[in-house]
Amino acid sequence: MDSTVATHYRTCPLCEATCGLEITVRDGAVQRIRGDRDDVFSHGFICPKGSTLKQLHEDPDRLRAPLVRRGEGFVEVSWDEAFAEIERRLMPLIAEHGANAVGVYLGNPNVHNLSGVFWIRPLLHALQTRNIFTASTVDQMPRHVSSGLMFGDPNAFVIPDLDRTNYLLMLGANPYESNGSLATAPDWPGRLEAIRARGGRIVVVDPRRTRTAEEADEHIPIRPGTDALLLCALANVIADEGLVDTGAAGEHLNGLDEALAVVAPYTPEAVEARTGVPAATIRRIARELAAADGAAVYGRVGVHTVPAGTVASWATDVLNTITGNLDRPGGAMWGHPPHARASSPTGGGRGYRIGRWTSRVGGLAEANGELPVAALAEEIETPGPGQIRALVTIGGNPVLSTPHSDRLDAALAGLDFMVSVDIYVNETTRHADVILPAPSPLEKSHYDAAFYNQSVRRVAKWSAPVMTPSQPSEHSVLARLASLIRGEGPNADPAVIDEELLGGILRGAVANEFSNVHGRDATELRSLVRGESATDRVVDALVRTGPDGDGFGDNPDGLTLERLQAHPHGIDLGPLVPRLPANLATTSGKVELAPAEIVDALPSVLAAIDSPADDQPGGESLRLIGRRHLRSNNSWMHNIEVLVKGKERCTLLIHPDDADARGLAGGDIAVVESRVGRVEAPIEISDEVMPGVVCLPHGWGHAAAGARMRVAAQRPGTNSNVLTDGSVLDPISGNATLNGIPVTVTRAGA
Ligand SMILES: Nc1nc2c(c(=O)[nH]1)N[C@H]1C(S)=C(S)[C@@H](COP(=O)(O)OP(=O)(O)OC[C@H]3O[C@@H](n4cnc5c(=O)[nH]c(N)nc54)[C@H](O)[C@@H]3O)O[C@H]1N2
Ligand SMILES: Nc1nc2c(c(=O)[nH]1)N[C@H]1C(S)=C(S)[C@@H](COP(=O)(O)OP(=O)(O)OC[C@H]3O[C@@H](n4cnc5c(=O)[nH]c(N)nc54)[C@H](O)[C@@H]3O)O[C@H]1N2
Ligand code: SF4
Ligand SMILES: [Mo]
Repeated sequence: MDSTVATHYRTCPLCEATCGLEITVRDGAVQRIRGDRDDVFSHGFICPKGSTLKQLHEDPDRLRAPLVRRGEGFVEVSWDEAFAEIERRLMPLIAEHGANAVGVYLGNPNVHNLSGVFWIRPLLHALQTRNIFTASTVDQMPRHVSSGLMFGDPNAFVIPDLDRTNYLLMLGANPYESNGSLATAPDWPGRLEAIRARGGRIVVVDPRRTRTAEEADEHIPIRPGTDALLLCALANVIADEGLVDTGAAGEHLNGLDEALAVVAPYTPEAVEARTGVPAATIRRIARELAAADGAAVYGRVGVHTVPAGTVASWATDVLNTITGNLDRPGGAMWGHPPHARASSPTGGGRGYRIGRWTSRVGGLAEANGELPVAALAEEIETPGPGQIRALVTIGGNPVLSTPHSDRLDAALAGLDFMVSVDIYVNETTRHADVILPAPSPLEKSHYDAAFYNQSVRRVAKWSAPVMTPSQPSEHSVLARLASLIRGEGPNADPAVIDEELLGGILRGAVANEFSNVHGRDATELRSLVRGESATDRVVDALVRTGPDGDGFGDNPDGLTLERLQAHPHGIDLGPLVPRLPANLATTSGKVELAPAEIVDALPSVLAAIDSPADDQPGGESLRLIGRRHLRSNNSWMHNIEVLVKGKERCTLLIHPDDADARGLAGGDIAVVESRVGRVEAPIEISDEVMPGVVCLPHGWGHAAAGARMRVAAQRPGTNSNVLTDGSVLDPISGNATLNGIPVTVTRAGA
């Protein structure tokens, strides 16, 4: 029998690292997935998850047809029936109760695929609701807010120039397991090892001695939630010892003196007890940072998902600035994606604002056009005008991933209508009335529209679908949903929205006086756009009008979709280059080092950080933190046998001293209680965690009735977010507190 074998190259969409995969397909089935050695960015690096796209594609529990709730269970229906059901149930709710009666929750995978990045916008535009919630407020909202206020653009994240830096101060990040975040780099471990190999130094600040900490030159344990104090004290020492040097960025700064004045009270001695970091260590690290030839300060989930998250994110970039490392090779730089919108070479823009509206029940401020997801449950539960009665979830599992999640679980059960776009019936989507399945990642083309923005090298790569889609594309599903909401009925042609989206991109480019197509005719450009699918045409339009683009003829050697297609291993566009001031979108055209929204709130935010003396002996004296494991991906890769097999991973890590004090032994079942909830988990005694700290991973808890993930259900683990307290937020960004939760731990049955 003849057999056909084809090799495909594509980017792994599972995490932010964007590794290149080499996928062999034999007779229509994936035979093997390994790292693509010729990928210009990852050079063959891959983690255990990348090769499981085959198992994900073949998972019998992955949904292939729409489901509609009938009585107690779901039945498979046609696409037409599914959309007819949405029309029948959702439209009367909107007509009667208004736009805000529909809530939206958008999860993490949306930023990992083109449908999510571009096609959710028309849906939100159609819905007109203010009740928009996303995984950003259980993650990086502090970074958006500080970047927005300092640089004018909430996505203008400063990233460590990993491949050239000689000193990396890393707080609350564990890239050996996570493969990095808000700093896209395949093979973070290799790049970290290279820093040390060239004589550089890595210092990791973390309450737990993680793999990343083990591999660093120095590990500094810190009391959870206190990094903002440490960072302010570091800035204070640099100012106090006359070490401030803003380098080439100096001429683009506003508010330097004010920023330094704000940190003045936070001396190393003043923060020592609360952070648990000796004053002498703080002084030494500050001097090392100031002296290093190219240093970067980088914080991630551990420092952002705490009440002082925005202050910490701000202080990170203040430190990068006052050590002369902002926008400097080897320091902390900005990405520049190949699809970036052209901006004025002299900088300046419309600025960034937060708090333009507030949530109905809690009065919580908007940021980035969304509300804190910690408030979703109360918005569903609380009657009155504007109450959320219907929910749309897209690629999210808030029942496992957001705080006080059993409250949200109960709230979802009380909705009048819920529609989910997802690939599984899981803890969240089991509450839906209609589930619209998205195809498998192997059935989509790919271009990393989100992550090239924060990539440590300038790279462009497009990948074709590996398998012929057996169900409608996710963007067509989102477009059809948007048309339905717009009142065009359940059977509108999704291509209308596709064309509107593309037309909007082209019209925006020709109207932009700095663009390479300024003044051209958008209709003419439309006739020149290439691409088989609507997502590909969007990529073509964006890269051609981007900084490296061909400008539709202007620069014949420039980027186009066709050129990307001719380079299946990607195109390397080189290392990061200094961007100031063109990338600044503040109204002043300067870096705002002392935005009022942050510096005015800073004293009270930092005063709210407790000290060990506040802990009651034998009371809620332990602090819960989370962890990630290499073979896991938030809440949703637990249905892949090869990833979850082996030793139980959802364990409570506790220091031997704390275990002794409570009479706990390894393997015992612990009862962990917080202000809002109680869970049980097996105990793992480990001096990896500092005394006073316990650690439980998130994303587990797969025992819910009605979910359809058979492998996950065999190793359910426990949901750590039953313990996290939705009422304690970062007051500036609205981000949830997921680390440093006060808990008590006892032995089950004791
Ligand atoms: N305690 C604690 N909680 C945390 C964290 C923590 O560190 N500690 N981390 C937080 C962080 S950083 C994040 S990002 C959030 C994540 O929170 P969520 O985004 O809510 O959760 P995920 O587990 O990423 O859920 C992804 C969902 O998308 C579905 N899915 C997968 N691929 C696709 C696709 O291609 N299309 C569609 N439509 N659906 C798809 C999956 O089936 C799953 O239901 O969790 C947060 N929660
Ligand atoms: N394997 C795997 N990879 C992933 C994911 C996954 O679930 N699994 N999720 C992806 C997502 S959505 C994201 S956002 C990224 C996250 O990427 P990272 O931020 O690197 O993720 P974590 O491993 O959660 O690292 C957070 C670290 O903060 C520490 N920490 C907790 N509290 C504090 C504190 O108060 N101060 C300090 N200094 N440290 C603290 C924890 O001990 C932990 O080591 O990972 C992505 N990659
Ligand atoms: S590190 Fe991330 S992008 Fe790379 S193979 Fe693993 S999951 Fe995929
Ligand atoms: Mo995340």
